[in-house]
Amino acid sequence: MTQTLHHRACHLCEAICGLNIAVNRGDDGRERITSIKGDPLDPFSRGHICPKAVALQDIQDDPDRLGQPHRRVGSQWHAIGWDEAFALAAERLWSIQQAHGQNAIAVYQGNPSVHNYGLMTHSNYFLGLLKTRNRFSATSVDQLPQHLTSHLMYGHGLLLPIPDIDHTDFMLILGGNPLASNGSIMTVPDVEKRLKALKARGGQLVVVDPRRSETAAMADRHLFIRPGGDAALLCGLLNTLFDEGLARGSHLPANGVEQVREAIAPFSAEAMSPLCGIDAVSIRQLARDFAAADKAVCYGRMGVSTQTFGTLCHWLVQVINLVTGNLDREGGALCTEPAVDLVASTSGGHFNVWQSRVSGLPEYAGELPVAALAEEMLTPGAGQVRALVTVAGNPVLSTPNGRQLDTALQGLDFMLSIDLYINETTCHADLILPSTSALENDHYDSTFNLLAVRNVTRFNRAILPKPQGALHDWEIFVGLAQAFARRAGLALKPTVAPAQMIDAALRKGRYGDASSWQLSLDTLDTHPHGLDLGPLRANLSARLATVSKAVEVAPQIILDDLRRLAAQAPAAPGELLLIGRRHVRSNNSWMHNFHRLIKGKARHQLLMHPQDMRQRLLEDGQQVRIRSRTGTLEVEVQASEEMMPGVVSLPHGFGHGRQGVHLQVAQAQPGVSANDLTDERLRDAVSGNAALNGVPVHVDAA
Ligand SMILES: Nc1nc2c(c(=O)[nH]1)N[C@H]1C(S)=C(S)[C@@H](COP(=O)(O)OP(=O)(O)OC[C@H]3O[C@@H](n4cnc5c(=O)[nH]c(N)nc54)[C@H](O)[C@@H]3O)O[C@H]1N2
Ligand SMILES: Nc1nc2c(c(=O)[nH]1)N[C@H]1C(S)=C(S)[C@@H](COP(=O)(O)OP(=O)(O)OC[C@H]3O[C@@H](n4cnc5c(=O)[nH]c(N)nc54)[C@H](O)[C@@H]3O)O[C@H]1N2
Ligand code: SF4
Ligand SMILES: [Mo]
Repeated sequence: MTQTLHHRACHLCEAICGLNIAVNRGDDGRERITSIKGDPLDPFSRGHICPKAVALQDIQDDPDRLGQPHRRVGSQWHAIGWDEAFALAAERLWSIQQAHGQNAIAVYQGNPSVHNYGLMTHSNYFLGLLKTRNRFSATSVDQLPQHLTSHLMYGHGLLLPIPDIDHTDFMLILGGNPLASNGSIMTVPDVEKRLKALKARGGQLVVVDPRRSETAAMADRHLFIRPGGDAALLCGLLNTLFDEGLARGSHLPANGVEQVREAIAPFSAEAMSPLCGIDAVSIRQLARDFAAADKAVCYGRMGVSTQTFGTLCHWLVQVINLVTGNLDREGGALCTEPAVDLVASTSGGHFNVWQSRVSGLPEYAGELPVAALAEEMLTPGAGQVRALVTVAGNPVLSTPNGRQLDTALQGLDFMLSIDLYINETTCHADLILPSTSALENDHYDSTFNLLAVRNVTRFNRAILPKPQGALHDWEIFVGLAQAFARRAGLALKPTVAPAQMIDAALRKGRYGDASSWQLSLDTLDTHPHGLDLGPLRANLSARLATVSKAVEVAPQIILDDLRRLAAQAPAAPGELLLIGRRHVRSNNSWMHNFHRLIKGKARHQLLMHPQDMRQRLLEDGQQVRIRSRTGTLEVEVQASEEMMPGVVSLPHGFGHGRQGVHLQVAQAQPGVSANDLTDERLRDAVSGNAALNGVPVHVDAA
């Protein structure tokens, strides 16, 4: 028996921790993982690891993970060969487009699409051939408002300013819980250490959240907020900054600051207080403290993105950073300078060039809001969606009104899924094409280096051999593209492996052949723990991609949305709003099949404040019924002082107890799906992003 130690970045969440993975080769020649630990020599993650990392081994060994293409006939699954699978997919997709037009096929790309680099480099090689306008992804149940805001203000949807957490004196977090999520659109491995360092150097951490989250619990100040009330709070803050003369100038060229000052004038802290449930004195004080800090940063994430004013919120976050002089400044918010720069290699994005057929929702960068996916399938007429391709996604559990989508999938003519499992979504597929596991594949993170709090880079080779007959995700897309092009008589440009693409991008990049770094895959191969390319630096003035080359501070479409905010009603008595939550041992919908992560007491209860429970004569641990416009669920309630009264919390990604699902471990603790309660009609009016937080519900005894 021989043991080898491999260094490898974890791709399971945005934190991209470096790991040391020991692999034993047994006398039978088989290689098995024997331990997974944090890599202390990774200059970025410095040894950090979270409980989810063991899932890398559990995915590897999971008997439910598919090893070859599977075709469904009725309720039976049959393993088939790759050539047959590619030909079948090409034939069905082509003939449906022949009969009903290109838009009859919809595409949904899920979250791992941006974690697995072969999916980043090659999914469009095939999906682009379909030429459908019905493209959807997890972006519109997540960060779409952030891309749209950057597109409108900075001219590129990926010019996303990242909090300079290591140098700031004051961090204001709204709707993010990095202690559970490990940071998001702020790739920050050991976030707890970095937040403790902020406090140790005399800095302040303020968290705004309807739940006293793990991050709120370590903050200097936590403000409860009525779900969906952040736009009101942020307006109150911005108004106070102007009203009390606290705004500083910015070095950035900017158009429209005066227009914003005028537009925001009616939105005083006093007027906004009833909408957000935070008293005006606290709002004004927060604005003063933020402005008084030498270096401050306002950061809004998931919780403020997935609400009915998502774009307004993220715009306000940017404007507050700008007018306090903290945008593009050390200790404020800074854009990264990654080795492989997607900002340089992609267009700035486009918005509302076309709309969804049924509800007229706007496209952004070629994608429509996924809240419209089910209605595009269920509404008859020219252009109706009749087939679906899912890639690394589980929209039945992840998108609003998942039951409606579940029903819609059953009526499709054909469904193809590129996925590892037969889960709540892919159980409806006619064909599932599974890829190799992550550790059988090499890895370069082009997404999260773009979002990291330092400029870092790292490439790691596969650490386990590719099983015979298995294909990587990118090879599946090449196979599909070739088969489809053949069937449709299309010409196909040749392609190269992802690693070759990354090598070329590294050499062309700012640390490439023309620089003293001379980065290429060869150099990264000699630095398996990763390389630190330095702290974030001011660079936005030179990179603004707007036509004016200035920050467009006052996009009309966003200013117009202020009117909707002004018309909002304050909380009605007895109001009960549903929000989500994340746990450090869970990851969206697909990590509940690993015994080591899921063991222990259940974590998918409904959290409710004891006062709200008393009013409803509910007892801790009892079964309750939750109702919303879209559905009714039964779940155990747990009394929690962490909750703001009037707010209940249920994590998403559960609900594995449905027919057809092949996830043995997950099905033993199935839980219920929060998205059977969320409402596809609740959306951010500007971007169409789903409002998964702040859903009105009723709760009573089951
Ligand atoms: N109510 C509520 N809903 C939410 C959220 C919330 O906070 N509350 N969060 C939203 C957010 S932020 C997101 S990102 C979405 C996520 O939504 P989705 O992306 O739709 O869902 P995931 O659970 O990430 O599903 C990932 C799928 O990819 C498969 N997979 C994993 N790795 C690979 C791989 O390497 N290759 C392939 N081909 N497949 C792979 C898994 O088997 C699984 O089926 O959910 C959203 N939904
Ligand atoms: N362990 C773990 N890590 C993950 C994931 C996971 O599922 N599990 N998912 C990954 C993904 S895909 C993403 S996008 C990131 C997300 O990372 P984060 O953005 O940090 O997301 P959450 O941890 O869901 O934190 C959102 C917070 O917003 C709060 N919130 C809800 N509604 C409102 C509101 O109206 N206003 C305010 N101010 N707050 C509100 C919630 O109580 C919660 O504490 O995490 C990633 N990391
Ligand atoms: S925080 Fe955990 S899941 Fe995320 S990259 Fe690090 S080890 Fe992996
Ligand atoms: Mo996400």
